[in-house]
Amino acid sequence: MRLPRVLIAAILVLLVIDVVTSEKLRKYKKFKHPRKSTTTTSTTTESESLTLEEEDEDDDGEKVQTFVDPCLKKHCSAGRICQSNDDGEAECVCIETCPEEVDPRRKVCTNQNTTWGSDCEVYRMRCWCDKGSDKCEDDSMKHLHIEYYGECREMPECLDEEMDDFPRRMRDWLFNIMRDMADRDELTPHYKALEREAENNQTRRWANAAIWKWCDLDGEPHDRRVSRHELFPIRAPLMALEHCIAPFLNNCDENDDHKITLKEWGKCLQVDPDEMEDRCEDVRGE
Ligand SMILES: *[C@@H]1O[C@H](CO)[C@@H](O)[C@H](O)[C@H]1NC(C)=O
Ligand SMILES: *[C@@H]1O[C@H](CO)[C@@H](O)[C@H](O)[C@H]1NC(C)=O
Ligand SMILES: [Ca+2]
Ligand SMILES: [Ca+2]
Repeated sequence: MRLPRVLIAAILVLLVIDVVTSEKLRKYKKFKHPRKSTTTTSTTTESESLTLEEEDEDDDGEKVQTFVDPCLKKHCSAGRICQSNDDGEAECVCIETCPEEVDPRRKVCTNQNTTWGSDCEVYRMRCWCDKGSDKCEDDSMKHLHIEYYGECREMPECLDEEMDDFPRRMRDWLFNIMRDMADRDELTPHYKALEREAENNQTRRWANAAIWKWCDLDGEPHDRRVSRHELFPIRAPLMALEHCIAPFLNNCDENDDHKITLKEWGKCLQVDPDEMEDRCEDVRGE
């Protein structure tokens, strides 16, 4: 009974990674070109700039053609878009309208256990509160974030015996995702080599899967630490299926500094620490 659950979780996560990526593109279209998840950050920045340019022109219609759009190089976080201010400087402002969502699967549950129509609405509210806007409903919403996808519901408590078994299941699951991505040719040659090593050498199996996932999660900033925010791609989708994921991930951050180092990651997945060396692919343009 365990195996199908792991598979379902794996499939779901891959789907949601797709969804998250396409939401970043802010175009709410079906994801057409599955990509290596390790390369999505750079694509995001590019396409955001493109979107912004279009919106700028729609907004005021008096864009000066001879100037380079200052927003081209500006990266705004979720719920914000770039606009050039009166001095021609790029500025991140709260997004004005979120796409109308009819699909109930777009709903999200926040850390305040409140259901919102879409992730855009959550990030927009947080932006309003950050900026001290009148539209901010409550100051506590400065820290609003998405806990999981779907409407808020009652989460069963994670029992001790479930928690004890969780690192093993998580390792298994990570290895299965890695293998699956290798089969579909969605890993870079660097991570494909790690995968092959894991296939051929039992002792490297869990370590390599753990190293790969950790490297993959360490997005922006790429600082060899996985922040709470960077855990989002595994936490949010898994929450709905795996009620132990949140306490599990919280335990991973042993010294409670909100960052998970490779050591901490290996320890909470119960992988031999000697096997957990940093083998992340160096991303160009760091
Ligand atoms: C969160 O909200 C749901 C639905 O309103 C409710 O069933 C659940 O008990 C709440 N959870 C907590 C921790 O308050
Ligand atoms: C398998 O990995 C272990 C640990 O890294 C290493 O010591 C061993 O030599 C490897 N075995 C083979 C057959 O490559
Ligand atoms: Ca990081
Ligand atoms: Ca830590």
